[in-house]
Amino acid sequence: MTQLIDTAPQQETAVLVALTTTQQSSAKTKEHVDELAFLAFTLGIKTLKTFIQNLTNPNGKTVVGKGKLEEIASFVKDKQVDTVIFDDELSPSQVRNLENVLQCRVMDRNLLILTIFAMRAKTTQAKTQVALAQYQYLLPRLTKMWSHLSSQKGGSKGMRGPGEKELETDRRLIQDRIAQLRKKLAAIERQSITQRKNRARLARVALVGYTNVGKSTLMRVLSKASVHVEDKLFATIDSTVRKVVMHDVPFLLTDTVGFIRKLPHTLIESFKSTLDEVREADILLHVVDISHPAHEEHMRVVQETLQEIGVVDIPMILVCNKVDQLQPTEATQEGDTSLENLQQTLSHQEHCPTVFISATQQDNIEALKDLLFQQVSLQHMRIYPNYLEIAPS
Ligand SMILES: Nc1nc2c(ncn2[C@@H]2O[C@H](COP(=O)(O)OP(=O)(O)OP(=O)(O)O)[C@@H](O)[C@H]2O)c(=O)[nH]1
Ligand SMILES: [Mg+2]
Repeated sequence: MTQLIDTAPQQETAVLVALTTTQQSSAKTKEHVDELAFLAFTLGIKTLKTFIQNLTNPNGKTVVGKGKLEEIASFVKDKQVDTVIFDDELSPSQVRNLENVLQCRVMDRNLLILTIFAMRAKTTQAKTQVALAQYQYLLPRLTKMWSHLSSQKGGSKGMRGPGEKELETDRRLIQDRIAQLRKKLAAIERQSITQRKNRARLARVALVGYTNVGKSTLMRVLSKASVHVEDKLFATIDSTVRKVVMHDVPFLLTDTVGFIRKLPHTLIESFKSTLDEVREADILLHVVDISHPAHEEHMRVVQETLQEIGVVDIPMILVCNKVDQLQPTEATQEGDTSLENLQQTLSHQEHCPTVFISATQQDNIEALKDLLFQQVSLQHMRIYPNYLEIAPS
């Protein structure tokens, strides 16, 4: 049966490939490729070189053009590169064509993210969710491989060779596995719903944001929880919930999985129950790494992902983190990125309370706590119209 990659490769080397097209400027491509290198680094893969091609439209068979492909192949051979990673999603036939020419493993951003999730998942729920996403990723790829072979041999029922039969068996096995995993997840979900019901009478605050922006660091600051913090992508996959008490008002704070551009759809699908923590929150703390040059795009990706998982109308506080990494009066090519300027721009753009902090330096945490307390108190009064009903914390 076709193997899924479920452990981190050791000391692998890679080259990255991306396109600059009419839809994507070279600055954007560079940003995406930097993130792709960070994803690879998270898996312990060392990036040796990046190839970027300027094309009006991607080549249907091999994404990049013939000349560029030869250039990549010669580098791969010369440096004995293990993997070539493409920033955009590859079709099964593109992977086949590319592997034929490059003579090494070829993968796309989706598979890289899925592999990181597999490496990071700790709880049964997260492991089951990732396995489901991996099998769902694999299934259409097997189907297409099978129909490709089938059409090569005329596609007639009577003409199936052993290879096709094997693939068909694989397909059935995967479908069975998907059904089992769905069942297992449904059972875990029922348990979580019961747990959530038991604690339903407290206001719930969820930390959301792009990956690596400092959500878990802030969770630590606000709740003293010993959650995992790391300068790698997707350090958090499993949700953590902690009870926090502020001026006698208790609430629940949740830290959960971060988002990223082009997050594989199968992952969003299978992480639906983990993301219920976000969907059912009363208040969202949207954490942004304001020192990141692409923070505006990150914010857009988070808003889009929230919409995709069905989050609507939850009051939000925008938490602009890592202000310690901003230069006080730095003017760059993209514009003035000083704290003063960002404060002005964002307070005009955003329609929610906004606060600028440094979670690691504990800068302005009191201002965030004040904002949070105002919102939590409102929710608390909604849940307990008669304040005297509050259970002692
Ligand atoms: N300079 C600086 N670094 C920070 C700050 N807050 C967090 N970090 C660093 O940013 C990195 C990521 O922090 P995490 O708290 O793990 O981020 P996260 O959003 O939980 O990340 P994922 O769980 O991977 O989505 C770590 O190296 C933190 O030390 C800050 O205010 N300033
Ligand atoms: Mg985290």
